[in-house]
Amino acid sequence: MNILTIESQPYPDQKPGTSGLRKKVQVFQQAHYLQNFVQSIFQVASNLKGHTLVLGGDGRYYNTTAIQIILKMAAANGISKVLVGQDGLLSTPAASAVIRKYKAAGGIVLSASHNPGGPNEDFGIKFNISNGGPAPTSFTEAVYQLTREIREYHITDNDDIDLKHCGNVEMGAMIIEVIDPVSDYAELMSHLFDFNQIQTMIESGFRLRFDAMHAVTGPYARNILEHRLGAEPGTVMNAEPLEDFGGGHPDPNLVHAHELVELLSGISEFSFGAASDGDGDRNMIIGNNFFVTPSDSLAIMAANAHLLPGYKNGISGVARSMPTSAAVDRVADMLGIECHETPTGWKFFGNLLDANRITLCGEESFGSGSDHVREKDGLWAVLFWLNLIAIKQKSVEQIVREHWAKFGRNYYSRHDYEAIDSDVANGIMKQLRQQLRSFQGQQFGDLIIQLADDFCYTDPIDGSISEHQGIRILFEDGSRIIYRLSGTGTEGATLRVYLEKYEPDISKQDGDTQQELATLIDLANQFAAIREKTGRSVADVIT
Ligand code: VG1
Ligand code: CO
Repeated sequence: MNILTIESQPYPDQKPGTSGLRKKVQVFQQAHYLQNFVQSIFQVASNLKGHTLVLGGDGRYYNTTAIQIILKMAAANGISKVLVGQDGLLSTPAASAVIRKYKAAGGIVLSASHNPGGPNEDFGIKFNISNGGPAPTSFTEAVYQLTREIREYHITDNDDIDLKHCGNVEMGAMIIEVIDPVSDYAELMSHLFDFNQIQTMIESGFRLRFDAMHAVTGPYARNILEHRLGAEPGTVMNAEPLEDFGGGHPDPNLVHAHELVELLSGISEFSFGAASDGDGDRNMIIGNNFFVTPSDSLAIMAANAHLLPGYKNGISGVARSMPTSAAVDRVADMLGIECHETPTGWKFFGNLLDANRITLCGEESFGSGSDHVREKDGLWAVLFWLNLIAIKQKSVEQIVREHWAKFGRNYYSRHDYEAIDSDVANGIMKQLRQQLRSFQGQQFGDLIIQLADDFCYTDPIDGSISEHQGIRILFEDGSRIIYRLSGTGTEGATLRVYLEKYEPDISKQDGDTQQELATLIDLANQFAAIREKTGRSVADVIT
């Protein structure tokens, strides 16, 4: 093995977003592009030298090419061992679990999550630290600074290794262990949930479907749902991971997982449907003709966690990203536990989880998780719901309605305006910021603005401050309008508008979400002049 030092030129656009660096595949295929970013990671994560790195991805186009490059760079940079998923696969939560279990110094996950894959679509790379969670902003910022001045990187001249078979291979002084990507994760799940109880429910005729959307969760869901829990073969739909996800968006929502939604519609033979995204950290839960919003899902989990084996001692606290509905706040209030509001992105939950301040956390964007790993976890949420249904012996709809009856309902929706011109999007945010002061106290019909601000978060553990995390317009009755720009897109900008209204009256909890939110939707448009500025009269994706 020879270590080569290759000359390179910096690229100006390697600033990580909400979750790692995401770009079109062609951008990553530029000379030394991936290598520059990886070398910068290895330099910032100096603790990797002489220690173990975990490596895997969601199986999208360019995954295995990138893995072979990273392995040779790891060997050249003095990393002593790499645990890499067989066929290059590791879901995001499984990577987190493996980092923690084997006390690795960090991990690299190759994914652009729910973004489409293929030669003309997206690729991504993110670094997780030794707690198993996404690197904090201080780390990603240091990596970005290095990418702006990088002049060379290190790589060995080894041949590609065989990723098809599990086992050990040597690359110079470095050991590469190709591991089964599923087994450690599946074992962890079996300790958190009562698999026997779920199996008994399935054996008694409870039928479900899980849509893996041709992404990474296929092998995980087959192993757990079909092999361990006895669900019939075919329970996992679209179970083969494909480089282009079969041409679809591996994004588990009512729009992109419509095949699953149709199976659960009308008079259905199924009682439960679920889906996950490209890298397996998101989840969607549906019952027969019934959709559970991710914000409600988090609140229901918090209210019931003590019933499940992994959480039988209760939960220490909860956290939600700022745009996520306040449904979970009401549960925390009743339980008398801490409730934190963090900026969007899982990296903000890490410190709270490490300090045992929270046990559960979640985001409106179909993400929930607990202290079992440091990432959101799609299949974990599915198993949580299955275990809860087995305990309560009630339908998904009954469980949600009973929750609303007790805590009230937070009508909630997100309106996305995708791929709009970046200058236009920045202009909208700028103008909103300038108006903040004048919003205070204004009245629109019954709605009075209590507070309007640009969300700023101070981490209670390390004191770090994150500014400009979204415009919040909060009304006196608990209604909210939030605006922020996406940090995961690869084309133009995406404006996200989050809308929420609280309804404690049980006789009014059966309304249509978009109708219930109509006044707020109008106001949101009016405040930001979305129609005038983008030329669009409705959002592109409504979830
Ligand atoms: C989106 C979601 C955010 C999530 C992030 C990564 O970010 O809103 O809640 O943490 O995706 O999820 P943004 O900046 O586009 O709004 V995943 O499953 O794509 O890693
Ligand atoms: Co994801």
